[in-house]
Amino acid sequence: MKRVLSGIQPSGQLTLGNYIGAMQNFVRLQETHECFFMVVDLHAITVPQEPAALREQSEAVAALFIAAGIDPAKASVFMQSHVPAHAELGWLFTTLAYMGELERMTQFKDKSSGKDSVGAGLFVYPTLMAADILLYNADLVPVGDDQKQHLELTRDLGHRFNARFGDYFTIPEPYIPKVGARIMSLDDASKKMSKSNPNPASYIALLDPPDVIRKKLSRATTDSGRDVIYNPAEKPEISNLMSIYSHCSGLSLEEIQAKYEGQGYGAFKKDLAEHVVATLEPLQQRYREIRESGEIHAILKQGAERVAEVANKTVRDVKERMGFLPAR
Ligand code: AQP
Repeated sequence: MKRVLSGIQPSGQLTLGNYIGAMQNFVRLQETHECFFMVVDLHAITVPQEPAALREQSEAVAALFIAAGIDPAKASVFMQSHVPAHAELGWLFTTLAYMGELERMTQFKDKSSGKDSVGAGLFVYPTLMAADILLYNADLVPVGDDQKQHLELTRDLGHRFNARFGDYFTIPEPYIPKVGARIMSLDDASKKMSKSNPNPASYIALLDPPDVIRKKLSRATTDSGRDVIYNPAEKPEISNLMSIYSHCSGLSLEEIQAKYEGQGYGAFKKDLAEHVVATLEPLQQRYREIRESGEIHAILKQGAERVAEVANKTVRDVKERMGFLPAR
């Protein structure tokens, strides 16, 4: 069975972008693959996090995995920091990566631009991500379009290690959904919808109450004109709302276009809000039940124990190949 690995940062409230671009695929893949899904808290601290908020968001993301339909009997769900092998291999990989290739990462450029001081962790973020993936010799990595460049670097580091120390790592392939790989911001379709955007009106959080969802979508930016037409180059704002509509309703983009012909944006946005609310309501209900039961802690413990066996073996093998003196 092929292995799948992916993670989500507890760096804010999960958004509809994370759900469509990542979690929905996780749920599908667990049926056919051996899956490892983690909350990447070590990645989250590459930008400053308030400790109490980090703790709360970490538990919330783990509970949302389960609420979205990830079944801990089929997939391993765990916190990255509960498996120290991630940090250890991450360090080893910083010694394999070149400054120049890390400097080219667009996520680093975006997140560091305009900042006076930028943490070194943000710079080496991709080497930790490479460690996350290669630790489990994952074949497939389901990610949104935004993570494609990091995955390319993971592949390069895997090849580099294999060339220098002998064939060891499986070189992973990205698994990127065709539609929904990049859900854009509600206030500006040139930027991706992001949980760390300081403006909450720019995203739909998975835990937003129905009325908040309705309000955010009714105020979402639209293009000039009034036709509901899918054309990302000329009508980026409405095209983005149409992909969200398509995901939440199951209708194709052509069907949506035909349905709203001659009706303008108002009717479209109103129905869109109802489809998003109907998609998120059952997930929110399950989320509340999981948080109240406290069961998430046992799920995370079991997940970490299961994956640590694989991860620790990889670190042992890698250190041996790199020439570390084993402890006796
Ligand atoms: N807007 C998006 N559309 C489609 N997929 C998306 N993903 C994120 N945003 C979108 C996918 O969600 C997964 C988890 O992402 P992450 O938490 O590791 O970090 P990210 O990609 O940087 O996502 P955010 O929400 O923008 O987080 P912040 O704001 O903290 O940086 C990934 O598979 C990602 O592709």
